[in-house]
Parts: sequence; C-alpha cells; structure tokens
Amino acid sequence: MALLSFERKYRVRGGTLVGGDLFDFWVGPFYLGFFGVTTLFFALLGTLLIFYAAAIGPTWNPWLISINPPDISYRLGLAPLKEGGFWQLITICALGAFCSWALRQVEICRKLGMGYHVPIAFSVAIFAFASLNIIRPIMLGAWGHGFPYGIFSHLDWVWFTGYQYGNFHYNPAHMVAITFFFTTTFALALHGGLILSAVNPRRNQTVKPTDHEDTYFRDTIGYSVGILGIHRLGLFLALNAGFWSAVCIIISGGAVYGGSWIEWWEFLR
Ligand code: UQ2
Repeated sequence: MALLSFERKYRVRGGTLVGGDLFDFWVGPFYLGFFGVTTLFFALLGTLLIFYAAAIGPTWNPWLISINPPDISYRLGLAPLKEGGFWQLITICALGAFCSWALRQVEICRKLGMGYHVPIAFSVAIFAFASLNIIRPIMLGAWGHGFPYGIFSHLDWVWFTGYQYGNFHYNPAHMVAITFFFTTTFALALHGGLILSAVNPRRNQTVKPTDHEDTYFRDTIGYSVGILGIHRLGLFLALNAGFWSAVCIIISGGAVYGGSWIEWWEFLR
C-alpha cells in the first residue's frame, strides 16, 4: 500500500506541547511542530559554528580538526570565542538540538496515542552526553573538563581521562556499563538471528509463525523469554548501558572520587 494512502489517517491535529496549531503540520513526510523548528535552528546554527571554528583553525584535515573547550582557568565562566567560546556555543546548540528532537518525539507519540518509550530511550543517550560535557564539568568547576570536538582529539581526551584515574577498566560503574553493552549486542544478535531464521526463509520454504521462535529456544535452553519479553529485555539492557556509562564518568573526578580506580579496590585486601 502506498505510504500516503494510510498515512492520511494518522496525520491528526493536536498533541503539541507548546505553540498550539502554529507549527502543527508536515513538510513532505516529516512532521514539523514547534520542536521541529527548534531542532532545525540549533542543528543548523551548531553546524555553522563548527565550520566557522574549523575555518579559523590550523587545518582542514578532517582527522585533525578540533574545537576545544576553554582552559580550566576560565572555570565555569564564558570564554572568548577563539579560546573555547565556540566550544561552549556548539555545546549549547548540541544540547538544544538533542532536547528539541526528544520533545518532537514526545509530540509525535501524543498524536499517535503511543507510549513514550522512544523519547525516554533517547533521553538516556542525551543524559550520557550531558554527563560528559555539562554535569561533570559543572561538578568539577570548569568547562575545560569537557571533551574536545574532533576525531583524534576526543580519542586523546578519552586516553588522558582514563589514565588520570589509573586504569578506567577498574571503575566499577564502567565494568557494569561494558557488561550491559556486551549483553545488549548478544541479545540483539540472538533476536535478529531468531527473527530472520523464522521470517526470511530460503527459496521454496515458508515463513514460520511465532511459536517456532518460542519452540527454538525451549528446545535449546528450556526457556523462551517471549516476543514481548525480548523487546523489554532489549530496551532494559540498552538503557542500562547508556545509564551506567553516564554514572561511570560522573563519579570520576574530585567531586565524587578523585583517586585511582585501581586503588578503589584496596578494601578487598
Ligand atoms: C526468545 C524470544 C524472542 C527472541 C529471543 C529469545 C520468542 C522473538 C532472542 C531468546 C532470549 C532469551 C532466552 C533471553 C536471553 C537473555 C539474555 C540476558 C541475553 O525467547 O521469544 O522473540 O528474539
């Protein structure tokens, strides 16, 4: 069925959080809304600022471009544009675009009478970003604790920050986060494999109904988590991966724990 022939039914008025009907319309296939406008505003302004800051920098080599946060000496104040001010404006634009996108998702959920699972999931990703460049820098008292916007430069930052705390892999929240990341990929591999094995059969074979999926796992391990359960499990695992990533960086540094993560385990002795 052509997309537009049933889409009409779902192109309903209302559900907006602010602005009433002002931006309550679609542009081609895309719903706009007030938060579509603010997403475009922040995303375009942020991108322009990135290109402007790159243009006045020393290189156009994409691997080497870096837009750096201010020096620690600026504390939590505003810095001149070329001394981290661009980084500060770009960070505001990034957060503005991410939050606008989440709120546009909420408006679309309200229009369709759906749950808020998607915007809640996306908010955990926003939280992970904010924990690096907003929450932790504020807790440590300087924007200079944020990571730089550049390909190699942000890798250098991760390297430096990891070694500042001895060995970051000894951070217990980091351990939990990694375990959730691995378990998420494991669950998605099982789920993707199981679904394709049932509904994308070889030539001359038929699509198998869902009871085959349960039966496969009951035959293999005596248990099936179920077709709703696997999606609950997937969302749970993925949200925890992002959440514990945020926790592991927030607790690293003078505000919570400034020492070495290797020594944190001394109590075991
Ligand atoms: C399942 C099921 C699905 C699935 C998968 C399972 C019919 C289509 C993958 C199997 C998953 C289990 C047993 C949980 C594994 C636990 C962890 C922590 C990875 O039973 O129901 O639905 O896709």
